Amino acid sequence: MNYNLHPFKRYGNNPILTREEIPYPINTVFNAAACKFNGEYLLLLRVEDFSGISHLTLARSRNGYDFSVDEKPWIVPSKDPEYEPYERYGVEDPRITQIDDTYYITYTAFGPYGPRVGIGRTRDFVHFERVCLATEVENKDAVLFPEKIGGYYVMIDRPSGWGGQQGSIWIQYSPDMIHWGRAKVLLSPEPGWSHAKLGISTPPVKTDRGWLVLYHGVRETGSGRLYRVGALLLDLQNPEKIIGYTPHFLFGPEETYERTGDVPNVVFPCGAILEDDGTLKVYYGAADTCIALAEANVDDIVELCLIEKDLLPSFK
Ligand code: BMA
Repeated sequence: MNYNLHPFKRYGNNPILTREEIPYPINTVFNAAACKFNGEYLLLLRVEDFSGISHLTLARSRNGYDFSVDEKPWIVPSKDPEYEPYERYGVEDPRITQIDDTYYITYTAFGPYGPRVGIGRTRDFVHFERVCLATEVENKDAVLFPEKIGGYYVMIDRPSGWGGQQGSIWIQYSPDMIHWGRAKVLLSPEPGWSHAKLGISTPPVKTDRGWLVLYHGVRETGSGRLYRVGALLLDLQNPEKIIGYTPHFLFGPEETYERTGDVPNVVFPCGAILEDDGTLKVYYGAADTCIALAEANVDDIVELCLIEKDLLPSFK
């Protein structure tokens, strides 16, 4: 068999954003959501300040490679008593999904009780309105599908598993974006590169052969955790059905900016943009310290999911 198991190419001028590009003093910038809006590329950056609390700031680009960062944070931990106890330690790891003319932002609300999934929305990237805290703790890494399926909004998330040790990816549904239920496990860690836990990385991208989702897998090693990226293909009508899967990682830390930083050996995508020519631009946090970009042809990833799915022991 002659296919490329690692289809992503890193952008030559990586990293695309470091803390030097943020117009106010901060510790690190990483794990950014991405979308296109009014002809511009937008990144919603996770910015960690010197107290260790994260907020979200917008960056804008005409070409998807060179970004300029807004002067001020956009989404900061809420002071609203409904949200304040749950966002006190920060808002983290956003993902953006466009549904009709509204851009929904899922994020990790982090507070004294642990992480939970927050959902907010905007139509103009000026006004931001919180919709709900969609889950209890311990839950994070949530993405929304860009359309209703069977009349319901659909979300994939990652509640922590038994004893807080293992993390499987789950799927659940809502009639109104507020009340969520009918939750089911979608994929659990397998022995090997992602044995410790999984989490969804990027919101589902619709292809003619299924919903393509990148996810991260974590391996515990003698010197800490290793975060790498795999892909899943879900049935268009029934996203609970995995129709493709890569049993190996597609992308992992190799470059110095991915290997060294506040948390070494981490690539953590939160944003993906599909271009008209089939290029998938994936924006990822590197070593919890900067933001980088890698690109692949979407069909190459889909092919890998379909060719290799039978290699997963629990898939049969
Ligand atoms: C995860 C999240 C991410 C982070 C990663 C590596 O649990 O907290 O925000 O990038 O760990 O530290």
